[in-house]
Amino acid sequence: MRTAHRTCPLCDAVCGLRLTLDDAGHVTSVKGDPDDPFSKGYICPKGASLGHVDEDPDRLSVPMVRGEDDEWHEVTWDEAFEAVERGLKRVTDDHGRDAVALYLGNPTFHTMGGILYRGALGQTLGTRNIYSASTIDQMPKQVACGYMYGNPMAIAVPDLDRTDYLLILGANPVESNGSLCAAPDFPGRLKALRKRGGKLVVVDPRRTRTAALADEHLFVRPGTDAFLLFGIVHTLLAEDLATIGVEAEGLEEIRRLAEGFAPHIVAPVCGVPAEDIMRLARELAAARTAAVYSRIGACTVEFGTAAQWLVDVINVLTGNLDRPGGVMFTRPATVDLLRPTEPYSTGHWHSRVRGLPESLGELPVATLADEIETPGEGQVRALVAVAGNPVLSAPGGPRLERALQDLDFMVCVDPYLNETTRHAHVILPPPRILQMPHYDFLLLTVTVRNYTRFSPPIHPLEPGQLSEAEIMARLALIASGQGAGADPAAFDEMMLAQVLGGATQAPGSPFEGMDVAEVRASLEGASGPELMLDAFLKLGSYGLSLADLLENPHGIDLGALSPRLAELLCTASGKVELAPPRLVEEAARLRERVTAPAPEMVLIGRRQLRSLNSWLHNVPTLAGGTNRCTLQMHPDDVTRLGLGEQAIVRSASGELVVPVEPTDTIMPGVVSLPHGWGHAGTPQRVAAAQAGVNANALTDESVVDVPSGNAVFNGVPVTVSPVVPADLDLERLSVTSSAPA
Ligand SMILES: Nc1nc2c(c(=O)[nH]1)N[C@H]1C(S)=C(S)[C@@H](COP(=O)(O)OP(=O)(O)OC[C@H]3O[C@@H](n4cnc5c(=O)[nH]c(N)nc54)[C@H](O)[C@@H]3O)O[C@H]1N2
Ligand SMILES: Nc1nc2c(c(=O)[nH]1)N[C@H]1C(S)=C(S)[C@@H](COP(=O)(O)OP(=O)(O)OC[C@H]3O[C@@H](n4cnc5c(=O)[nH]c(N)nc54)[C@H](O)[C@@H]3O)O[C@H]1N2
Ligand code: SF4
Ligand SMILES: [Mo]
Repeated sequence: MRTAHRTCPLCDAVCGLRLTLDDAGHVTSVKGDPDDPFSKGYICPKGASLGHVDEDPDRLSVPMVRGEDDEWHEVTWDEAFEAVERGLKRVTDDHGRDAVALYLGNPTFHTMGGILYRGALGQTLGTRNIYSASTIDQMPKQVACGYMYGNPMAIAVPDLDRTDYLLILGANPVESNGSLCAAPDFPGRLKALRKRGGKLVVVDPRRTRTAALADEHLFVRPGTDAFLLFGIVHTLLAEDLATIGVEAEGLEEIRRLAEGFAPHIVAPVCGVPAEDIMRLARELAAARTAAVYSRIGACTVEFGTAAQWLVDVINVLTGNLDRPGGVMFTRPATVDLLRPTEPYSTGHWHSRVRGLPESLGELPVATLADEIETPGEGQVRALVAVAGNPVLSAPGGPRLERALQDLDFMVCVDPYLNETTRHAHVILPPPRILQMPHYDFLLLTVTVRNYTRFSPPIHPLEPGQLSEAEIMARLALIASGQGAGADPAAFDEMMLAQVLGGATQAPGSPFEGMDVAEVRASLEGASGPELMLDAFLKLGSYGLSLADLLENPHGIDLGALSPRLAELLCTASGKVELAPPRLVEEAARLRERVTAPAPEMVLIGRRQLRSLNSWLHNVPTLAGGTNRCTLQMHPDDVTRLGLGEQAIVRSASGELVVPVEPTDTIMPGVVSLPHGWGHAGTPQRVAAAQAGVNANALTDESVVDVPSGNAVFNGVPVTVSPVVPADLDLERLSVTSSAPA
């Protein structure tokens, strides 16, 4: 028996875990690490199942190649990379570099192999067709921050442990454990807020478990938060309640814009009574400190960027930006990823077919299928997909799945044969979770306290097995023309030389004026990613090193957040821009919508505590119970529409037969279906036994949030009708994500 400590890599909450392993190395128990100064022993059911996730017998352990016979064959790593080189070279030789697309899924933000090498892989591929989970998630937030602060990384988090008033819109952290706000034991922190006399208000079309914890819950019509937020802005300004504590431009412009969004005008649109909107504004202004926090439900919507902008406009107008108890910026232990390099702008290039703008070097996932299907110069003919399952997670998933089947070549870096990877020609599996070192470069830039923790691998790699970093480096070497056999360690050295070259030249850097080779020789770490982490820690604000983190296996508390807006602003004015021109245009589009008729029924999503997007459904300890793919619907709607146990849901892009779950926790006129289900044709045995349906068969990839190109998952117009026997024609209904390959 032995004990090991480790940060949970599954969601955004960065909980410290204490694992017990038997002599054979099997995990016998997973508990919260009571000595972690940040998570203090908290754990959720997913973290408690980490051993099962790690040891899932359906995970791939060796590279796979799909043969002419369509059967999967185990191959050696060298054979796999040779197949990748042949496949990619054929496409780039014949069609150029833009013919290869890259898709980077959500776990590339969590793993060291993902975060450290995703940029290098994109650069070496030299394609404009880079896509990631960002444009099906938080891009609206980043675009809003890009325009307001000149810095798309300047994402303020609610100062959860000190705030007196928290307004949450479109997030359910009691089940998601938070996002763009890393806070282990989010539920406990919300309870503590109320216990110290603070107030929690939740705005959501469902009475979620977070809403159940709150002082107040308000139903909002899906997709209309921007109207509600503008109503709050209107009240703050009309009643002279604003107290701006930072230097800001554009107040008069905001005042002018807000005139068109008086509470009595927006109330019929968003469904929140005008008196409640005015009261929220007055309460936010009167609170000693307050924070407005918003995620997926007000981000992956048609006016996502506008909503995210208005969230921070309110935080500024109430004097809460960058002050304790308000919303604040984290100071990470590593080289400061929040610091701006140049003022933000988008549209350095546009997508070929729909002309959607690039943002942060990527194009919207919502247009990937267009780029694959539409002939012409620059048509995508190959895909490199890392840690993503866009068939289940992208809007219009079944169409994208059909498009994938037309590609000349596809390679996936993924531990599973799933709905997406089964269309690949080569699958390169990363090691098991406990074989990988772990450091949350990105999540540790949005923690509600400054904090750091590193987890070395618990198990070594098998002889001949590749780390995820080595897989990524070898792909980058192939992309840069150095061949399938090139040494990944040389690639790491090149990346290190680049980092150190810059740092030795940078004025004020801890390495300024030093010799690159000398600094390189002083770095410590058991692998490329660890050496990079050591360098990044030494370049960070706290002067830490990897050795310090190894000496503190439970993590290091680096203190409460402190004001730092001035370091992060990168606007031309040097001030916060309350009314950037691009967002003023959004206000005009919003204004036009005030009188538009609302759809009778709309679809939204939801997350489930024991699920994680598309990939934890194969873990027996997490399956079953409430973790089911059902259509939640108000009982009055169920009765009115005469529905039985199942119903047909139709949207502009697809139709599904789904089990109906009547519940009065959802507002009438709204139905909710979780995403990540629809496990058709996967050899994952547990997941296949409880397949569910693909919610993204109903979402429409032709509709996006205009400034960011982000997908729209919430507020999708649908109709719901009873299942009559003639409808059960399985040929016609896409009851599964699509036909098997
Ligand atoms: N258990 C679990 N945890 C997860 C994940 C998971 O899949 N499962 N995924 C992780 C990921 S990738 C992310 S990005 C985060 C997301 O974290 P959250 O954003 O907290 O997650 P959701 O549960 O999707 O919460 C969105 C809420 O918005 C509501 N909503 C829908 N439409 C609207 C609307 O128009 N307006 C408003 N105001 N509300 C609306 C929904 O009812 C839902 O309660 O969670 C992370 N954590
Ligand atoms: N309708 C609807 N759709 C949504 C959402 C919604 O709320 N509603 N939410 C969106 C959001 S916020 C997100 S983030 C996306 C997620 O979209 P994706 O990132 O495309 O989907 P995931 O389900 O997270 O898939 C993760 C993949 O990574 C693999 N994986 C797991 N661990 C590792 C690892 O260590 N290394 C590698 N290489 N691979 C690994 C898994 O096997 C799986 O194939 O979904 C989006 N889709
Ligand atoms: S809340 Fe997230 S980080 Fe914490 S144990 Fe659960 S899955 Fe892991
Ligand atoms: Mo996400």
